[in-house]
Amino acid sequence: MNKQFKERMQMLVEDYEQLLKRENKKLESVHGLYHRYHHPVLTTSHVPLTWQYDFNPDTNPRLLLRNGINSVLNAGAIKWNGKYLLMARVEGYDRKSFFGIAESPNGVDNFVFWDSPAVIPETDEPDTNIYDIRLVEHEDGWIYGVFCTERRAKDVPETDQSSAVAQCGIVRTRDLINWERLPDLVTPSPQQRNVVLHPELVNGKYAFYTRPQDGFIEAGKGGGIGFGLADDITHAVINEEFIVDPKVYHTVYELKNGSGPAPLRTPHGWLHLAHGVRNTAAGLRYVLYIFMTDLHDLSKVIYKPAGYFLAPEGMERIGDVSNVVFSNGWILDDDGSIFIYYASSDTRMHVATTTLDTLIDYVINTPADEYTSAASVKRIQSLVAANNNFKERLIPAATPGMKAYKLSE
Ligand code: M1P
Repeated sequence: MNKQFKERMQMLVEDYEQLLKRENKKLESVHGLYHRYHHPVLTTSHVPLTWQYDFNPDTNPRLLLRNGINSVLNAGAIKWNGKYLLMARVEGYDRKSFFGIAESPNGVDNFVFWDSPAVIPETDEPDTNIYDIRLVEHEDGWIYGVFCTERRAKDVPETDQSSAVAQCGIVRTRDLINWERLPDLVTPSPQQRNVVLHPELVNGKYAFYTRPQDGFIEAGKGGGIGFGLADDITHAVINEEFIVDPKVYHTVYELKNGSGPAPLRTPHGWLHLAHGVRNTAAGLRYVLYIFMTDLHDLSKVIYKPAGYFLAPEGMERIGDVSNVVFSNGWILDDDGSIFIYYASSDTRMHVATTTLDTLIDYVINTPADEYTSAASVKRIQSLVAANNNFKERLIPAATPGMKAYKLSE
C-alpha cells in the first residue's frame, strides 16, 4: 500500500465516520407548523465508501473514485423494528437511480446505509431507470413499494434520445431485503408518475392515487392527483381513473401535482402530503402542500389549506434541479410525532418534525384558497377584525405606520 493510498484512505474513512456520528439540531419554528433541522439527514457523503471506491491497492493504487454518486433524494420511509428507515433514490454519476436503505435510531440523525443497494427484480421489459419509491404497510400483510419506472419511448427516431415513458412499478416484501416484482400498474393514461398505494383495501380492492400525464415531463391534460381501484395487486389494472385533486390556474399546483407518501388515517379523515408545481420566470417551482380526504369516500377532498405547507428555503433552493422540495416518505410514531422526509432541489434529504395534532389543526383550520387577490384581502380583513378582541395582548411595532404588531412580553 503506497503513501498516497494510505493517506487518502485515512481521510476518507475519518470523514465518513465523523459524518455518521454527527448530531442534528432541531431549529426554532416561527410558524409553529413543523421544525426543520440544521443538517440534511442523507447526502452523497452518507453513501458507503465501499459503493464508490475500489479499496484494493493493486487495482486502485491512487484510491481514485470509481463509482461516483451524484445525489441522494426522494426517499420512501417506514418505521421497522424500532428503526427509522429511508429507502432513498441514489443517483450515480451515470444518471441511473437505484434504491438504498438507510436506518437511524431516532429519525433525525445517524442515518447509516445498509451494506448493499436494494435489488429490485425486473419485469420482461427492463427498466432503464427507477426512482421515487413509496413504501406502504398494507392491511393485506405485505409491505409494498410503488415507484416510477422509466423506459425509452418506442417508435421514436434515433435522433430523439430523450423521449421516455414513465409507469408505476410495484414490488412487495416481508423483510425489506427480498423484493418480489409484480407487473407494472396498467391505467387508462399514457404515462404515470407519483403513484401511491392506499394502505387499506376499499371494498376488497386495491386503491391507488395516480398522476396521469400525457408526456414524460408535460402533464398535458393530466396533471392532477387521480384515483382508481384495482381488483388484483398481482396484475393491477385500473379501468376507471378520475381526478380527486386537480391542477388549478394561478395556484402552487397550476402545472401539475402529485401524491407524496401514503396518506395517514386520522379520526377526521385521511391526511395527505403532496407536491405542487408552478411556473416561474426562473423555471418550475416545487412545493409541498397538505389536504384531507373523507374517511369513507376517499375521492372527496374535505379540507385543503390555501397555498403551500413547506417551500424550499436557503440552501434547499439550490441543487441539481433548483427550487424544488419533494416528499414521498413520512413516519407517524406511536406518540403522535410525525417525521416528514423531503428532498431539496433533487440533491439531498432533510427531515421536518411535527405532530399529528398540529397537522390536523393546520389542515382543518387554515383557510382554503379562494383564488383571487380580493378574496385574500377579505380573509386578512376578517382576521384583523377578529384580532381586535385580543388587541390588549398586542403592542404596535416600533416603527409608527408599519402595520405590524408583536406580542407584548
Ligand atoms: O425534478 C423535480 C421532480 O420531478 C418529477 O416530479 P413530477 O413528476 O411531479 O414533475 C420527479 O421526477 C421527481 O423525481 C423530481 O424530484
